Amino acid sequence: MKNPFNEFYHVLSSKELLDIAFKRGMKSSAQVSKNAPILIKAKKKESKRIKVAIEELIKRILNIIKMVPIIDDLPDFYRELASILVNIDKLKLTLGKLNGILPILSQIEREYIGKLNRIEAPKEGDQLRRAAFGRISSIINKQNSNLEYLNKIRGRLREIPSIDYTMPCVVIAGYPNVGKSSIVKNISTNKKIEVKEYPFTTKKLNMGHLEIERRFDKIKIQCLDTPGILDRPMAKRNNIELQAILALRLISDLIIYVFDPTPACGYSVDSQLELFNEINDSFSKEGKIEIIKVFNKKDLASKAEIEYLKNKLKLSNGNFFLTNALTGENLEKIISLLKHRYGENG
Ligand SMILES: Nc1nc2c(ncn2[C@@H]2O[C@H](COP(=O)(O)OP(=O)(O)OP(=O)(O)O)[C@@H](O)[C@H]2O)c(=O)[nH]1
Ligand SMILES: [Mg+2]
Repeated sequence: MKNPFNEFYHVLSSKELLDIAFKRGMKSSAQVSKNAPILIKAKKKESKRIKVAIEELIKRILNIIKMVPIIDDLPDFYRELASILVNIDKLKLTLGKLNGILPILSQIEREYIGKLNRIEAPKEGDQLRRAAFGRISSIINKQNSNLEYLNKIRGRLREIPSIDYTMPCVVIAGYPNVGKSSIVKNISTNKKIEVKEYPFTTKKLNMGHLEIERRFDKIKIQCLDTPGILDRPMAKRNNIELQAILALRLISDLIIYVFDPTPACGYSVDSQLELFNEINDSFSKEGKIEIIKVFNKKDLASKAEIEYLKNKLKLSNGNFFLTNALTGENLEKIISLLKHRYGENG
């Protein structure tokens, strides 16, 4: 599934729209017999110019309206992020205003074609066409701020990363330097990690894929490494950032929380525990998201360090993974959990 905003293309300014429409209008040629009187030729020529220009504008404005996704109909994750990024009521109003000028344009067309039918000298035809283009320009120019607004929100909406919500998505969380990226790299079948933007955060998302063969098909588990997102206490986030982060709950039902039981990552185990509790509270509130615990840097961690963490989390031996992301030791256990969860028997 593609990002619903992929087909929200650049929106032209009113000037660009008018240039295109008038150019097409002026290039058009009316079907009129060579022997027809000049007056008839003038009527037909100018009527055609107005008609073509207006048709072009209506077509282009309808296309703009059609390519803007209907936010209310989007899947949860996109809808939630889009409504943080964009004022949905303002968007609806803007589209309504654009839509509102379509009958006015048609009305101008009828009006001027009627007038052209009644002219008595060829030069009146040219004057009327100029007058019609003037009216059209003023109507379209009044929409320029609406067109600019659409372009502005287009930029924002396209920051939403395309995440295939038909496939499972596992989110990797934990303090910086604990080994999140190393784990994602190691468990991904596809070694090419995709980098995506995430709105309101400065860093990028890294997405790995773990392919799982099932009896009749293959599925890809998306592994989302979230530097800068789930690696800091939530209290330090502003409200909007927080909402954007919490939107991740809508695409994932499993979080892998990575601990570094040693001081190597530069953050104390207690702060790592605090963040774990915060994520646990805010993400598994509705009980739909499971968090699995990984103690990484097995090679560096002492027995006492592991015990300390285990006790703090009240874990027994089977309830966490002790891994070395550099050698891949025990990562196969995580892969097998994922296979079991999302594969044939999952
Ligand atoms: N000794 C040892 N080093 C590890 C292990 N896992 C990761 N490292 C090292 O720890 C450092 C941080 O690893 P990353 O995978 O970049 O950690 P990260 O959590 O993605 O860090 P950020 O992207 O900054 O949040 C790197 O130098 C890794 O080589 C491990 O199991 N053992
Ligand atoms: Mg990383």
